[in-house]
Amino acid sequence: MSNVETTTRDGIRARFASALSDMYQKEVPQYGKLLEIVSTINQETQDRLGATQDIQKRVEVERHGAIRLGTAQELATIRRLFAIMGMQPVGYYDLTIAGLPVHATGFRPLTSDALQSNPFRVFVSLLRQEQIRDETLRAKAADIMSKRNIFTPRCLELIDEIESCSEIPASTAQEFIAEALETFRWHETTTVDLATYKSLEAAHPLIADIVSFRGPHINHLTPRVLDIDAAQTAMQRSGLKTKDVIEGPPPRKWPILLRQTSFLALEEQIAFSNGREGNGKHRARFGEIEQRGMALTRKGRDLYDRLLAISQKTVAKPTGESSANVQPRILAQCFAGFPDDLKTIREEGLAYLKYTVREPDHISQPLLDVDVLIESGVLACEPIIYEDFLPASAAGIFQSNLRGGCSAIDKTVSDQDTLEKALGCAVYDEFGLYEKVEQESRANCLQRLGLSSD
Ligand code: OOG
Ligand code: NI
Repeated sequence: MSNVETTTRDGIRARFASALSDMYQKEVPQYGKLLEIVSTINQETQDRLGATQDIQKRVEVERHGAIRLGTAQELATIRRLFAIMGMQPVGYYDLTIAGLPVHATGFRPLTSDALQSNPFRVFVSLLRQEQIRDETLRAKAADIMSKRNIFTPRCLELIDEIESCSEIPASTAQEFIAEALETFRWHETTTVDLATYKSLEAAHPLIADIVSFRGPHINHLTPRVLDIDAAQTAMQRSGLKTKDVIEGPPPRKWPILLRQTSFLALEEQIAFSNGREGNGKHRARFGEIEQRGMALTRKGRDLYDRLLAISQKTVAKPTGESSANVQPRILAQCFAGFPDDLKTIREEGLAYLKYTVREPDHISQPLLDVDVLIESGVLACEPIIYEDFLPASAAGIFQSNLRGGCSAIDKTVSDQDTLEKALGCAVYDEFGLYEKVEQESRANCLQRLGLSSD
């Protein structure tokens, strides 16, 4: 084995993300246009703010995507597929609260090093089949999905093979990437006939999208942008039809969590019954951009959720003005309650921060108090970037891309257990991951200063 060229999970992820981006660019040319806009804005913003090389390198390739799966079996295999690329399920997102018959997790790398190497993530939703109210239709949907295999036979073999490797040969990895890509490809034909498609769509458009096709086409890829307000304007100027408002918090000096906007899903030609019944139309695929800010602690997140809920209630009151005008103003007013300077954010414990040693020599006496070390300039801190998703924003993105009115679904209790059983493992708690990065950075600093933290 010694002469065989091998590769790493980080390397496979980077190459897979790049191959997927190339494929999606060919499938949806507007996505290519979006990449150009984002790249220009990022360049301008970096020039203006003087971004570090680390940020430049990361942002250039940073993307997330999304797929929607139908069965527990599909989710269990997708977990194994993503594990090969060093991606693990983080967080639980219940979307039934927003009237959508799915729940979800985000697959992503876990450590700072892996994220810096390539931060590719995928939002994976799973259909909650019990949300198909009509029993006959529910049984039919289950039957249709039990007959499909969203992975190529060779992909399944390669997953088995790579799982048992201590080192992954580069040639095996290359073949795996090509086979895995097939699961994410768009199909212009459905496996179901028009009548079935219509009944699934009547139950919920998302159900038709999940059940009708041979595979869970990637429905968007999202590049990260450093100034989303500038990018939204540039998108509109270039003729892309965007959502009215940007999801998430308002613009801030110290950005928090995630702000997202998208261009609306395309109406695409499809043919039913494996191509025998032509002239259908389907909406699933769109383009999205996002700006990432700092990861909030539970305390910070509670404050965020509270302020967002107040702003949503206020926006919902009719004023006669369009939401594109009202929403940003109300959002900004409500979020005046969220401190926007790093000192207060740190003192109130609202966000996770990474500590570094700035002036080791400034230390005059052994002080263990990080606050004092920050005040005296010995330590510096910077925000830890939020690497996950937001359920309310995800719901907004889903809804803006679904055609027509949807029949109501049950606002059931969230069901993390069922999702985890389907996955075959627990999802990682995102707060725990950020906390670990913060604590390690503090411990490193204290050690460098010769101050033990215990
Ligand atoms: C996923 C929508 C959620 C995000 O960025 O929050 C999402 C979907 O439409 O399948 O991608
Ligand atoms: Ni997205």
